[in-house]
Amino acid sequence: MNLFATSIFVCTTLIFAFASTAAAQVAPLIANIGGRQTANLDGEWHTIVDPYDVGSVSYHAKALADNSAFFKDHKPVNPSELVEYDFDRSPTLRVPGDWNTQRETLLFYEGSVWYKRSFDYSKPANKRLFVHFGAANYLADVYLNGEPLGQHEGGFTPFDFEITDRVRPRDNFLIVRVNNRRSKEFVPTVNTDWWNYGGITRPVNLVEVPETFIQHYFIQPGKGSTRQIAGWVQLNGPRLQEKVTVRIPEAGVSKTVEADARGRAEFSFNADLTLWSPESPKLYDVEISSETDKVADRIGFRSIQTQGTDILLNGKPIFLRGVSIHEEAPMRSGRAWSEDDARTLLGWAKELGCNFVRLAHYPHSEAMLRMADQMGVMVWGEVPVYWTIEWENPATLRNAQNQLGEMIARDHNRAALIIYSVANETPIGEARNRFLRQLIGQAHSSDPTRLVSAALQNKSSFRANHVTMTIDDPIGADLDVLGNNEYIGWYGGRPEDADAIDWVSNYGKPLIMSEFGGGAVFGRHGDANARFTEEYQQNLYVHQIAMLKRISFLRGTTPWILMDFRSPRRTLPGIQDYFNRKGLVSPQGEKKEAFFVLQGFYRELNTAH
Ligand code: GCB
Repeated sequence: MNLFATSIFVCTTLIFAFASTAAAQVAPLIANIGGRQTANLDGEWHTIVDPYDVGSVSYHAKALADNSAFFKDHKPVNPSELVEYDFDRSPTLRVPGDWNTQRETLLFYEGSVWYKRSFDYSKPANKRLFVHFGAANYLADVYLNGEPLGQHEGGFTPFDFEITDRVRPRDNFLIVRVNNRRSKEFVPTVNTDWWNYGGITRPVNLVEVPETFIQHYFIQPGKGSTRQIAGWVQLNGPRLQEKVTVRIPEAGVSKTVEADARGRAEFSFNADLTLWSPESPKLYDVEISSETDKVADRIGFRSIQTQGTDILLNGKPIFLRGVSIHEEAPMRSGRAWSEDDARTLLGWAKELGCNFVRLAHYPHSEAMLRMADQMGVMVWGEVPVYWTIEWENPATLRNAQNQLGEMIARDHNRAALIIYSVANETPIGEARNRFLRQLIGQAHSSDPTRLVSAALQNKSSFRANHVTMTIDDPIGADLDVLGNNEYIGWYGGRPEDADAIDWVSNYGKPLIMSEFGGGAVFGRHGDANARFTEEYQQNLYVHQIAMLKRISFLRGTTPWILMDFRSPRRTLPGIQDYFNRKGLVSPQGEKKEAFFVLQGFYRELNTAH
């Protein structure tokens, strides 16, 4: 992470070119910030909106390193000195939070915003200190006390920088340039159907740890097992060969192993645990300690596997009664991030009868995953490999791999998380297949205990009045669970067309219908033929559900989508007004008619399974 010198700040184009090659993280990503000693830096930060990047690039496109560079936070030493920026007299924005919904003039803004926050910190001599960001969209260049710490690429995953040798007892100033300008080599690329919320969108913390500390750990049942718990602990620091203990006091478990020369301690033990499930989301207090550090977590234990076309939770076949969710804040709009947001969204999903949610189309906040653990809702986690990205670009692949790695590292101890999804509606082709196979392989090898999927798109063939949809994307062979998006009755044909459609698959694997749906404005009523009425959407769900019931290998559904969400692609005045209206509830939580149709289906399924 400390690779990045000031020379990288040359010009916008170069910044982007560099960004895509800089994906690999060198600083250790610290897991479970909530279980550590932290000082929270959330609140109002002074901000400078910088559409032309004058804070980092000169008029001749040279990187700024003198006092005109905003990260220096230079103050004029006498009245004649020209300094054309001033954080302390600039307005503030709330962190965490997107900038778009905090200031009217920033609603459509895509570019750089500089953030500044001052703090004091008395660090004990034998401790290390990190600054940790839950997420910033999309590029974040971070500076402390006028010096660069590094850059992070990717809008939805955590990152941190060590500041042990740079922090001082008083008057530290942390400056972050966040840039959300889209670029074709990025992940996601320039084209998405969601709002490009910019900003420091998740909490910022200072994390204090001992010199040798527990950086990371993985504690989950071994693949397909419910009794054998296996995993590893990774230490970081000068004394790596320490003894490491994993304790689950309530289950009477205490296992001590020794870390090797790389600081890695692997363990395995049998335990008699009450298993986690949506009906009984049991979490245990787990304590991970080394000779110098201790971290507390709450972890659930369950097994997840497939058998033919079945998905087995704790050895029993289940149907995933789900819904797709964007990380869009309920009741207020903007990027969701808090525990309250998570509770509201997952609460609506539970009311619908869900035991599963698809967190589309990028990693949602850690708060959401932890709330799903507590509330008993299984999760599909996804990386923003969406529609078209640069399949042939090795830097784009490294970036996608990095984002997938950061998501897995953050979430792999959450019982709720059962499926990693590596892509959404990507066009079939050799380069794309190669790209996705790398991600699928990575997910399988970094976490063999979970299932891997992707939202694919089917092909159809006509026989007289009958349509057969065939799931034959070659990537299906590499996945554990097939995902498929279809919009019968919305982007093509009529809702009734679903009555004559059959589904076949070339793979004997479980299928999740990962998207279907149509738009409706809450309170807009009319004929079932009239677009954007609740009746149209309701009718579409009725015909969809009848079709879905006929798919013998269907094991889950995550219709599109729980709540209306902002999208720049949705311009229809008076109806869309820059919102995708396929929600089952409005942004204010008002339930549309289709909500109750789906709820009825899920009640039926719940009694059947
Ligand atoms: C899709 C995409 C999703 C869109 C949705 C729509 O297939 O996966 O991101 O928002 O369709 O509403 O068109």
